[in-house]
Amino acid sequence: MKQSILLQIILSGFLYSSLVSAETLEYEITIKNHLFSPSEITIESGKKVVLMIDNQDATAEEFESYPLNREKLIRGKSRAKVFIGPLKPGRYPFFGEFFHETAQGMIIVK
Ligand SMILES: [Cu+2]
Repeated sequence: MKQSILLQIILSGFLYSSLVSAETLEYEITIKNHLFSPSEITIESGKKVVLMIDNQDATAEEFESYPLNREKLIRGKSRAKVFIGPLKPGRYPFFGEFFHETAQGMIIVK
């Protein structure tokens, strides 16, 4: 009896951790020459997503999006995570605040 309860706890722990990792999808965005690449990312509605932003420029950039309500400083030659979602279908523009004339992007939620 005690053993089966312990087994259930262990199994539910495994299930939980695999669900968490399966639920948060990761997308990599590179910043180079003040451009986002890819500049468009399509994600599924209702899903949690982490944007792993790799700034390869020597200068800092700030990921900014009004519709996503996100603002994140990424230092030069470093990486930062931006968590978004779950989101409704639509288009969510973002930009780099320090070089916004070139650094433009779009999250498309389907
Ligand atoms: Cu800002």
